[in-house]
Amino acid sequence: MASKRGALIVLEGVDKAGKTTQCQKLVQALQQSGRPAEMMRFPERSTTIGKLISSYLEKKNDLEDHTVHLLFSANRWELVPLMKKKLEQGTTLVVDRYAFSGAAFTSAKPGFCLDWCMKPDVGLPKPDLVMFLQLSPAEAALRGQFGEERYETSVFQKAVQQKFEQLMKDPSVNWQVIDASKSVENVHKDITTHSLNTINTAQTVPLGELWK
Ligand code: ADP
Ligand code: FDM
Repeated sequence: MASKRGALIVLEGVDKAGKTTQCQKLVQALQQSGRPAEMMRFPERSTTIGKLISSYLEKKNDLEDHTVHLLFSANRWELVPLMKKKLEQGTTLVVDRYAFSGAAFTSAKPGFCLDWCMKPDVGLPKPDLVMFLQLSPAEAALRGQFGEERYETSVFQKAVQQKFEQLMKDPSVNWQVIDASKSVENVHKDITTHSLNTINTAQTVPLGELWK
């Protein structure tokens, strides 16, 4: 009998919603309970494409908007063989941002439509669960100042939030909205409950293709 596959679990949300904190805690909790799990993040800044993206985000270079959008997508595609291998081996992947950030951030720029922005990511491994960490701009502001990177302004983040809301209307994706204003521990509990259910059900269904 083929071994059971791992689940593909994605955390999305605006800046400072707690994605990185919660990805780390979830991976740790899964590993401690004997379930193989690893964290991934997008952009993955260590690859050649990732380094270009990173220097763009750090405002060290400028890239044309369509071009950088396609680079973000290429950065996901280049990791697909590794993701599939790990999932097939039974490792659950907990991913900090994915194609939803890709579509939401670029389509928040003038002159881009959501449909065009989704296209390059059609057919990526489909997450078994996407948790959207919901946090109001006022609550996010209480978590500190924005950093120096590109996109880190409250006006742009509000536009991104609206694009995420459009993406969440798509019933082909298993979205769960998580109240990210709760304490770190309580958000973790909610996320763990959804994740354990997903890990169980993912074992019996093949990995899907996103937006197909
Ligand atoms: P993101 O990855 O979504 O940008 P982080 O996990 O980096 O968010 O968290 C942003 C900041 O908010 C960090 O300083 C972190 O310690 C803090 N933080 C994360 N979760 C919570 C929470 N539930 N309540 C209060 N502060 C939080
Ligand atoms: N971002 C992230 C995009 O614009 N497109 C994408 O496809 C992805 C994955 O890059 F501002 C943006 C979102 C955020 C930045 O920041 C990455 P973090 O702090 O590394 O998540």
